[in-house]
Amino acid sequence: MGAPVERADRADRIAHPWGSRTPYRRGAPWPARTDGHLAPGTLPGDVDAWVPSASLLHSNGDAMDIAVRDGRIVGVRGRTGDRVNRGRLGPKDLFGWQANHSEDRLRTPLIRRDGRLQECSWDTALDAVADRTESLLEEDGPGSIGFYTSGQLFLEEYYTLAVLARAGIGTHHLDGNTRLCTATAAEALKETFGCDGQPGSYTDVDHADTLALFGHNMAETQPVLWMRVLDRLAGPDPPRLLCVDPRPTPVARAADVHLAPRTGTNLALLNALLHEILRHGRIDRAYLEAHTVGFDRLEQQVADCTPQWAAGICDVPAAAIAEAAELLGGADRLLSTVLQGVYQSHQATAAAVQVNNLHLVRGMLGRPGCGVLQMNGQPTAQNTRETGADGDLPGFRNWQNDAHVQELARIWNVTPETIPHYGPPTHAMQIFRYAEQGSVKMLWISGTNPAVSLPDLGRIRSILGQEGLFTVVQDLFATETAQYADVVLPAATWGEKTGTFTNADRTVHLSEKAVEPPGLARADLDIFLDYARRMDFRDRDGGPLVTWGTAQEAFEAWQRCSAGRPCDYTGITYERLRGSGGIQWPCTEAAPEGTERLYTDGISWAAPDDCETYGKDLLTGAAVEEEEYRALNPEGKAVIKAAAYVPPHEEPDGEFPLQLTTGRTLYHFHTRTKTGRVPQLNAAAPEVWAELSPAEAAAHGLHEGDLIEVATARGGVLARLRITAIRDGLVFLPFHYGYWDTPRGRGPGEGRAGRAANETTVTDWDPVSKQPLFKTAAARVALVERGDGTPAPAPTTTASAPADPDGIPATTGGPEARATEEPS
Ligand SMILES: Nc1nc2c(c(=O)[nH]1)N[C@H]1C(S)=C(S)[C@@H](COP(=O)(O)OP(=O)(O)OC[C@H]3O[C@@H](n4cnc5c(=O)[nH]c(N)nc54)[C@H](O)[C@@H]3O)O[C@H]1N2
Ligand SMILES: Nc1nc2c(c(=O)[nH]1)N[C@H]1C(S)=C(S)[C@@H](COP(=O)(O)OP(=O)(O)OC[C@H]3O[C@@H](n4cnc5c(=O)[nH]c(N)nc54)[C@H](O)[C@@H]3O)O[C@H]1N2
Ligand SMILES: [Mo]
Repeated sequence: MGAPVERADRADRIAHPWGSRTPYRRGAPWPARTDGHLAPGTLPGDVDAWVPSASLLHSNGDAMDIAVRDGRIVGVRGRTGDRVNRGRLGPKDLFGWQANHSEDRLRTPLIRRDGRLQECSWDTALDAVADRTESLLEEDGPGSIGFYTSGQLFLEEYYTLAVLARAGIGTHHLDGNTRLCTATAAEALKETFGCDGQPGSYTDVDHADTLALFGHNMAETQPVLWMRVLDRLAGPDPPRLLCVDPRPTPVARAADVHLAPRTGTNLALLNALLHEILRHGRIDRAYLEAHTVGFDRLEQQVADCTPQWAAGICDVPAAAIAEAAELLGGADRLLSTVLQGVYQSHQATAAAVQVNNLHLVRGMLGRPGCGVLQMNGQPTAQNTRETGADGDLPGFRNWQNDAHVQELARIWNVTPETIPHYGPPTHAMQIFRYAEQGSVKMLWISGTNPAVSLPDLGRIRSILGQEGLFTVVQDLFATETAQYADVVLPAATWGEKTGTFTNADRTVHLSEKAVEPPGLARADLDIFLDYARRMDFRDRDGGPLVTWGTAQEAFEAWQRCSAGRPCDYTGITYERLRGSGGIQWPCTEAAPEGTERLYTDGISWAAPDDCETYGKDLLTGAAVEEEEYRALNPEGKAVIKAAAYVPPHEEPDGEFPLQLTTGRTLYHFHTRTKTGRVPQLNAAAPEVWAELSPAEAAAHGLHEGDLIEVATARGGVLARLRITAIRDGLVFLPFHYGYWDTPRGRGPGEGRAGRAANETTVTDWDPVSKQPLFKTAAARVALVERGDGTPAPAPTTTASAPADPDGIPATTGGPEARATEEPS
């Protein structure tokens, strides 16, 4: 319809991150809108090719075409026909591709000689890695070798890594940074449904009459999904919105009910919400009877959890809790989402599981508009989980179930004993602990930057710097982590290699190679394959263990491994993905178009012989034994698990009187290796800041723009103060800012305050999912230098918006940030 209309007022997509509204009514399809951005001076007619892909800077899976001219990426355009984004793109998607062209991309392998990293050939680098592997295997065995990977590679790459690590080397120590990210999402789904796998679908936004977001700043972290919500909110019969978040996020501002609890009290709040829902009899008895076990335990557990009780713990008015319960209890079609405000907070799994319980109690699953999204964060975290590169076995198989291990051994043509399964695969924090203790002697880090992203960085730097640890770092850039490496492997990335990945609602996209990588950089898949060849891994008949040489062949091998499992990819091919608008797994002969929602017909994967886990105790993390599970859940229903609230381990005290939480801003991705190299994004949030409420700032005698130190028992961060509508008693730090663009390059210097939020965070994790706690700690703040009246360098369009905007200039991206937006 009509010619593309460029709305100059909205085309600055830094100042207007969500663009213009295309309202729609409940049950109607989400209207399309095509967003794009081309390098200045490039016209659509100049583009040689549009190469299909999807975004790689969050888990939403926004489909896009990469514009190529003269062998270079010159822009992107949303794919209008795709089920996920209907053509829309967020700011990071629109501008992020420019990072591929950075002058300081790694172009050759590096090896440490005489204490310095020096350029070398691929043969030299990979032979060094293979030689070290072989000598360690001989002297110390497979347990001396660990792999720490990512949520940002492609499915084909993880699967290859999982095969070579688990069956080639036979090590137990393979995990992803997904441990920091969605380990709790996976665990919460496993505890309730016996198996990982997202029940809901993004189309539930189209049908819901009530939305509940728990610790999820969707507006900033999945901006395109938020556009969908905004378009429903602007439509004729908007859903009601509940937000549970201690910060004044854009979600909180749009909410009908906003609860801003003390951090670490999610479980108390959820138990009170469930108490109210049960008290008012908002219970689907027929659903509970048919599809669940364990309801009586929940009833007992929440019997005394009144709103008044929770109000005292969460510091939220009891009336507001009752109001939220009314909203949830009155919903006819409820969609809930959960993310880091729960997963990285205290009692993570126990709290996330209560959101599942809410849906079971209300019988709200498997129907349009009735979904739970235990969200993902990273673009390909789902695949890390599916392929078993994350501390699980491939295909959501149960390491405690011998039949599952045997099946896997059959697929790989190895003996079952080859695949370590004497205990749960080692989680990331434990791999680093083993490295600290010296039993892990080689650590291969791919696609993650632990020297900025793991908690308690002083400790992490000392582990990475240990003499006895041989460290391999595979990345695009010479990151803070790469400074500690013995071998650095330059990787190709998005746009420079081919592979598939799966978003948070199980939608699979193919991302095709559009341009050549810089210098000698290679696709991660090719690096893993080359290593496997050098190691000459064999199957039980003496044939090669890794039988594939291309991404498509790796995908086909994965299809065979996924067959018959919940994440069944057998009906998805590269061919089909090429013409599609995204396909949701499971996709099989029986469901050739893919599967929009799981559990439409009862619970499918919780039976004792099928389930991925027999579960854990929600308080202690102790494993449930097979016999116990068989007795509890013989028919494979959903398991309703209850847990009592206990206070966080680290609470404010006289020395550290504030709560501290950390998180994200719209314009940056993690440790900024990409977004820090993109002019429009970096200008929008150029430097670290800290947030306090007006009352807290006044109590400390602090003003907007003052340089303060935020310190905990671990360490401190220097940051300019932004005064926002955050709850009193809480200080917030974004965790994006590390050291690669500071003079020292790798850290703050002994005993000094730094720039990375993780100088302050604690070595502690959820006992069930083993996900580290980045959201709860105790801290103090102190003035370091009075500001000169210049406001803090924090965005004004986001949760960091000033409480008093007077005199604080609004965030804009300048002329460079103009993007096109074509309402259709
Ligand atoms: N712009 C941007 N988008 C991203 C990313 C990024 O780096 N930048 N990263 C991607 C990844 S990997 C992830 S995992 C996701 C994360 O996405 P989100 O989980 O949405 O992001 P966070 O900012 O980590 O945390 C969300 C909210 O949790 C709140 N919170 C803190 N403590 C508590 C608590 O105890 N209880 C409750 N209820 N809330 C609390 C914070 O105030 C914060 O607003 O984002 C993805 N998308
Ligand atoms: N305090 C605090 N800490 C946190 C969090 C928090 O909320 N607060 N959130 C946690 C969460 S949820 C996450 S997901 C982690 C993220 O933590 P990290 O994974 O450490 O963060 P990234 O900056 O995304 O690091 C990814 C690295 O991979 C590289 N890379 C990108 N693409 C490719 C590729 O194709 N191949 C290869 N080989 N390398 C590539 C990038 O250059 C970058 O160095 O941080 C966690 N840490
Ligand atoms: Mo994440």
